[in-house]
Amino acid sequence: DLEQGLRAAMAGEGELSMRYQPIFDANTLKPLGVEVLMRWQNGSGEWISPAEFVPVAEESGMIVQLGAWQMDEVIAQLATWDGQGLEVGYLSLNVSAVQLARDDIAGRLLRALARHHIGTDRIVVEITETTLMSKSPLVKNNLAALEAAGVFVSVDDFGTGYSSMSYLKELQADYLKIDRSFVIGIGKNRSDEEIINAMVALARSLQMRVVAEGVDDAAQLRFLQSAGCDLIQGFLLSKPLTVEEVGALFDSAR
Ligand code: G
Ligand code: G
Ligand code: MN
Ligand code: NA
Repeated sequence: DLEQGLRAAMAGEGELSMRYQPIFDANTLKPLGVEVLMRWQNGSGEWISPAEFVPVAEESGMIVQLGAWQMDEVIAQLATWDGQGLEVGYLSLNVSAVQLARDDIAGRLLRALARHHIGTDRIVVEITETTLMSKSPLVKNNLAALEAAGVFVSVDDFGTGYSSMSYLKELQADYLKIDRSFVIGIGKNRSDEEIINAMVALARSLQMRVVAEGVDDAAQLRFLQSAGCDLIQGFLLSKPLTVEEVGALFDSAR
C-alpha cells in the first residue's frame, strides 16, 4: 500500500525529489524566492501527489523523517545556488503540525543554516491555520524558537481553516497566503473578491505581507495587484521548477 511504498521510497534512492515554485514581487514581477514542493515517482513510474502521500506520512509519523531529510537537502541546495552566484532569495518550506509536535525542527533548521552559512532571514516556514492554533507546547516552542532566530512564518491556505485573528496576532506571523480557492473566484464571484480585499486589509493591519497563490491568468494578477497583494505565485508566472530551471530563471532575472 501507499505507506509501505513511501517507506521503501525513503529508504531507497531517486523516487523522492523536490520541485521549487517561484514566488514573485506582485508589482515588479521579479522572482524573490521559491516554495519547496515534494514529488514522488514510484517504482512503476507513477507520480503520486503530495496531497495523497503527505497525509499518509503524517498519520504514520514518517513525515518527521521525510521532513528532516528534505530540510537538509534544500538548505544544501540553497548553499549550492549561492556558490554558483545565483540569487535564489528565500526558501518557503511547508511544515506540518506533526513535524512541529514531534521533532526539534527549529534546532535542526538552525544547525543546517549555520553549517552552510545561510542567514535565518532566507527561510519562510509555511504552516496552516490549524497549526497556528495548536496548544502543543512543542509546536509553540518550535515556532517561538524559529521566530526568535529570525525565520519568517507564513500562514498557508489562509481562509480555509478556522482562522483566528488572536492567534495571528499572538504569533506575529509574517506572511499570509491567500488560498487558491479564493483566487479562482476572481472575475466570477463577487464574494471571493470581497474576501480577498478583507484579507489584505487584515494583513495590513497586522503588518503581514500577503501572498496570493494559484494565480492562473492575467485578470487575476491585475485584480490582486490593485487589491494590494505583495507577492504572487501561480502557473501564470511559473509552475514548480527543477533545480536546473530555478538556476536558469534566477540567472536571467539578475
Ligand atoms: O505540490 P502540490 O500542489 O501537489 O501539493 C499539494 C499539497 O501538499 C499542498 O497542500 C502542499 O502544501 C503539500 N505539500 C507539498 N509538498 C510538501 C512538503 O514537502 N511537505 C509538506 N508538509 N507538505 C507538502
Ligand atoms: O497548499 P500549498 O499552497 O502548499 O499548495 C501548493 C500547490 O499548489 C503546489 O503543489 C502547486 O503545484 C499548486 N499550484 C501552484 N500554483 C498553481 C496554479 O496556478 N494553479 C493550480 N491549479 N495549482 C497551482
Ligand atoms: Mn504551501
Ligand atoms: Na496553499
